[in-house]
Parts: sequence; C-alpha cells; structure tokens
Amino acid sequence: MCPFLGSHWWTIFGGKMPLGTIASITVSLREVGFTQRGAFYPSADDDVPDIKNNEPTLTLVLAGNVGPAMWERFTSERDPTIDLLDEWSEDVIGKVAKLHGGKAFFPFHEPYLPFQRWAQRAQACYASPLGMFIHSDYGLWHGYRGALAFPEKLQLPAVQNSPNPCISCEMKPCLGACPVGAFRTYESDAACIKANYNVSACVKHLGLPIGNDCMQLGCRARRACPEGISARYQPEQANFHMRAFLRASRIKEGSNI
Ligand code: B12
Ligand code: SF4
Ligand code: SF4
Repeated sequence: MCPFLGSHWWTIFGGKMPLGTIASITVSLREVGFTQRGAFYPSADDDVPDIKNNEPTLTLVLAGNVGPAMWERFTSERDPTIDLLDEWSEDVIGKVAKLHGGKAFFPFHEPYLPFQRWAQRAQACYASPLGMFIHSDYGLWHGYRGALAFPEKLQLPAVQNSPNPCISCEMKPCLGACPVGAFRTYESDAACIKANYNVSACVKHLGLPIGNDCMQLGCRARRACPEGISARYQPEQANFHMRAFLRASRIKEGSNI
C-alpha cells in the first residue's frame, strides 16, 4: 500500500500508477538511482529463496547499477568516504520492495545467492572470459545490487535477445591487459573461455604504488574491453569500487591491513 496515498496507487509524473507492476517497480527503482535488470518466474533449480514460510517467490526482479545514475544518487545522499554502498543499497532497494508488496535479497549477503545465474535468466547477458558478465549495451560496466521477490506472477515482457559481444571479439584484449597476468591461464570449450582469476596476484599488485593505475581508474583488464565504453565508471566511482574490493579481499585473506 502506498504510504503517501493510502491506496494501491502511487503518484508519479503528475499521474497515477498501480503499485506492484513491472512498470511501476522500474520507475521506483529509477527514482532511487537503480536500473531494473530484467525479471523472471523462478523454478526450483534457480535456488531463489522463499519470501517467507509457505510463501514462495513467484517473480524475481533484478536491480542493478548501469552508468553513473547510482553513483550520483548515492553520493548525493551519503558520504562515500564514510558510508557503505551495501548499507545504502539495502535501505533504498528494501524500501522499494516493501512499497510494492515484495521482499529484497542482496548479492553481498552470505551465503552468496547466485545473482549471476539469475542475471542470465532475467536479461540477455553472458559470462565474459574475466568472469564478470557482459551486456551488449553496457559491456562490463554494470553490477547487481539487489533482487526483489514477489509472491505473485507479475506480467513480464519477453526477454530481449541480444548477442554475446565476446563471441565476435577475436582478439580478446581483456585477457592480455592485466599487468600481473591475473587472467593468463584459462579453460575453453566450444561455447566460451573462462579465465582462472588469480586473485592474490591482483590484490598484491593493487597494494603497491605500481598498482595505482588500476586503483584510480579501475581494473585494466576490464578497461581493455571495447564494449559499453559510454557506461564506464568515472574515476571517482572506479576508485571507490576498487578500494572496497581491496578491503574485502584483504579481510578474506586474513590480513589486518
Ligand atoms: C565472491 C565474489 C567475488 C570474489 C571471487 C570472484 C571470482 N571470480 O571467483 C572476489 C572478491 C575475488 C571478487 C572480485 C570481483 N568481483 Co565479485 N562477486 C563475488 C560475489 C559476492 C559472489 C560470487 C559467488 O560465489 N556466487 C555464488 C554462485 C553460486 O553464484 P552463481 O551466480 O551461480 O555463480 C556462477 C557464475 O558466476 C558462473 N560463472 C562465473 N564466471 C563464469 C565464467 C564463465 C565462462 C561461465 C560459463 C560461468 C561463470 O559460475 C558460478 C558458479 O555456478 C558476487 C555477487 C553474487 N552474489 O553473485 C560478486 C560479483 C560476481 N562480483 C562482481 C564484481 C564487479 C567484481 C570485481 C570487478 C570487483 C570490483 N573491483 O568492482 C572483482 C573482479 C572479479 C573477476 N574478475 O572475476 C560483480 C559482477 C558484475 C557483473 N557484471 O557480472 C558481482 C555480481 C557483484 C555485483 N554486485 O554485481 N568477487
Ligand atoms: S574484450 Fe572481448 S572477450 Fe573480453 S570481455 Fe570484452 S568483448 Fe568479451
Ligand atoms: S585490477 Fe589490475 S591487477 Fe587486478 S586483475 Fe584487474 S588489471 Fe589485473
């Protein structure tokens, strides 16, 4: 129910929209800086949690960041030198889910939920050789910040079919761009190439002065990809994500830095 109108309608752009439709959820997400990243009806092997006991999730809508919108909104509401993006995402995406009668799940909560698998069900996006997922418009410059679960089957548009950019990318510059060869070894089959990401080589490099390029501008392997250049993160956002990644990786490795 809409807290402002006291009804199942919600005022937007001077008009009214019914709550709990894919269109109104998309608009609510956009209003708080996020992009609706597709939706699907989960089946048992999607490992989508129930909303609560005896209330299965019948529709899952993904929310993510694309381009600068999320960063602009986050930095206008919070101080990125102190506040955590995860906490802010939980706050605003959680409120959108509640407003529309659903519940939110998050990619950063442990045990990790299979967001990348869900991403493939929800929208045409594909595993790149780097492990990050690629989208034909945004390249590697997008992420997932939450999933909104609903107890009913919302009416959904058909998934748009767009091609996997990695298939026609013959030179695969992403694989050779890392200064410490973190993607040097890989496995391949007819369908795809999957690099064995050497996380410790990467983290070690990022901690040295020579790693400043990746720290300030973002992963050089990611930047080597020619797709989605207009969606690339600006240096301030790239540096924020790199610092968060370095911090998280060090905690996982048991370092006290
Ligand atoms: C743990 C984790 C890491 C770990 C380990 C990553 C790794 N490569 O193994 C560390 C800390 C090292 C890491 C690093 C980064 N991560 Co990370 N990470 C995660 C996290 C939290 C959990 C992953 C997981 O274990 N899922 C559990 C399994 C069961 O889920 P799944 O969807 O079924 O996973 C399957 C697919 O990922 C698939 N898969 C993965 N790679 C490939 C490649 C091919 C070819 C195929 C076929 C399948 C495939 O196999 C998995 C098992 O089935 C996810 C968020 C999430 N919840 O998914 C982010 C996530 C994957 N990370 C993300 C990012 C952006 C990064 C970084 C770039 C961080 C940064 N600086 O911004 C780096 C670089 C990553 C890299 N090159 O791989 C994004 C990726 C966005 C995207 N476009 O796809 C995610 C989705 C988080 C988000 N908020 O969007 N990450
Ligand atoms: S450089 Fe080519 S292979 Fe690598 S992620 Fe980009 S499109 Fe895919
Ligand atoms: S952040 Fe830099 S060191 Fe780490 S994988 Fe990317 S290019 Fe390599």
